[in-house]
Amino acid sequence: MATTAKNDKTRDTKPQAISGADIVVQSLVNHGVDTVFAFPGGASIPLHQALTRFRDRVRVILPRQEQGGGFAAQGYARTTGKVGVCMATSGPGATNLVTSIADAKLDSIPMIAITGQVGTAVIGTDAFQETPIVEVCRSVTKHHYLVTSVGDVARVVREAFHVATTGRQGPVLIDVPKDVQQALTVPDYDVPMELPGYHLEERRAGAAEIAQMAAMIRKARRPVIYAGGGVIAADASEELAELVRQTRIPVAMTLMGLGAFPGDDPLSLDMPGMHGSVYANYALDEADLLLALGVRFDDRVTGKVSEFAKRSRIVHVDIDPSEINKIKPAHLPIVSDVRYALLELNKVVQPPDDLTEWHQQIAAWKKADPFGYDGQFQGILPQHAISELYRLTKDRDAIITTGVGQHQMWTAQHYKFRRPRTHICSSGLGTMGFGLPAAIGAKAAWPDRLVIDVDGDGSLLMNIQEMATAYCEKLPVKVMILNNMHLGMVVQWEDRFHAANRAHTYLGPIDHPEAIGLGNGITPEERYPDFVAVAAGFSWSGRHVSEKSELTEAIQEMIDSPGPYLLDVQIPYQEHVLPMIPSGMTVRELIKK
Ligand SMILES: Cc1ncc(C[n+]2csc(CCOP(=O)(O)OP(=O)(O)O)c2C)c(N)n1
Ligand SMILES: [Mg+2]
Repeated sequence: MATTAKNDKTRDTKPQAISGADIVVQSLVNHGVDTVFAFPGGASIPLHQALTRFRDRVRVILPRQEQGGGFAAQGYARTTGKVGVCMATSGPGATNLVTSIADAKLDSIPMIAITGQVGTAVIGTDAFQETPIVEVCRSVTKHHYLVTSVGDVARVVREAFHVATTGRQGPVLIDVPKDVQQALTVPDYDVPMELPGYHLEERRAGAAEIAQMAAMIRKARRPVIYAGGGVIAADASEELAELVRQTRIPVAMTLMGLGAFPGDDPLSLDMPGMHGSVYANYALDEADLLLALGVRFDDRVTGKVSEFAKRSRIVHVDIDPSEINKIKPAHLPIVSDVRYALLELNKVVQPPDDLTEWHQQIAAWKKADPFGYDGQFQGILPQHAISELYRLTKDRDAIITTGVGQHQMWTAQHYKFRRPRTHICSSGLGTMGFGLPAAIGAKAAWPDRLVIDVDGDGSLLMNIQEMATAYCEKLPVKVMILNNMHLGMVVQWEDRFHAANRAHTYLGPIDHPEAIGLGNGITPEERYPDFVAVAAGFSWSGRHVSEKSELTEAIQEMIDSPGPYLLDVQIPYQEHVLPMIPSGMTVRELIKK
């Protein structure tokens, strides 16, 4: 129960009662939080006041829009494996966080979103800046709380960290009414948790399951590992590498899994799925054993589910029992922490008898259909720009974030991620506007590393205000725009499936013929907006590049610049991301050209 300040003084006992807001912040500190992305407002002023009392322990980064704060918290979480914390006021502040919460849910990112709420006395009355944010977010959080008593604050925050970081990770929302932030009590940070419906009985593979998996591997002739974000979330990359070292089984990585295994290793098949490599898709189609590790058989990977990996026996290892048999029945389902399962497997596994033929087949597929592009093209092709970026940064342990669209897929294809947590993008929700704020959050976590947002012009515009955050908070990230002046991925679908009918996908003035698909290309003078001028307004450095001969030097200038830097790479919009398996189709409908 809430204790009033007066009561406390009369009792004159130690320790002292403190406010709900202070308990929130002290709890964050107790859980090792050193950075919070928070935008204030009437209903969260006490929380911000409390944060100032912890200045020496918690850095507060002020995003310029709450969605940016949510994505920055994710950039922090995705690159560190720690919980990302964001905060907003009630009403519009809270609803601005919703997309980033949903995004964290679909990609299983540990995040805690704290929102101020109107006072408990007026909840439900349409009070000023009231939204029932717990109701709004119910199905896009792993768990959520409306805290109605200051006595609950310490327990709730403790539970929130537990839920966000255990089992399959995910976002937790804590909505704290203003009077609860202001009320005083003596906190007990070790209060027992009350999570009756949350039983994390040991999710560990049993010895029999491991033995069976090993037996299936031993017998396989055409095995493939299909590795996803779960491998990274479980910090199981080393164990995966060890399995591959022992068995020589090739590895396909999902968009969330890129970097789980070195992309430049000869046994990497790169990414499978809609815009995956030909060889990954062929290998999955012909595999006789699929080791599905920390994956969820997303439709962007499977295409037509009944045809996906249909010659294959499937071993599915996942921490979340609800993923097992959800999309694709597994011959050997194993509910387990992936790292634990791999550690145990590596103790007993024996390689398949002879993979020579399988390796030769894959090498032939790789040779026939590598990720390619027209090297003779006069201007700058997006794939070339990514390849150059990779060449110039591969030994820098750089962190690369992206927006959503063609540029995101080209980055996944042409940048060979070698380490986990170096490729950061909104995968499941596919949220444009993710790249810049995520880069800012990553830079806050890793001030000494090179952090580059490879962005689309459309995506960047969705959170371009975060340029101010990068500058003012001294977080010198780089943005490399693949600027096609279009919503390129939608243009690609228009071209392929709607007779190239342009339907609101041109990002320049509507009186330009390109707006209805009748133009003749875009000259540098017609480029809109002038991103370098915009960047300059935010005190960023930057430059345009449209000549192929200047590209390498321009990228190097971006890398070498000490402050935030925007490189506007002007590319044609006519380029398509290939290969492509159209939605719901199979490897037999794979488009190469
Ligand atoms: C918030 C949001 N709105 C709409 C979409 C649908 N969408 C997916 S890709 C895309 C085009 C993105 O354009 P841009 O950022 O310029 O990237 P490009 O495809 O041109 O590389 C759109 C509109 C989305 N993914 N996210
Ligand atoms: Mg674009």
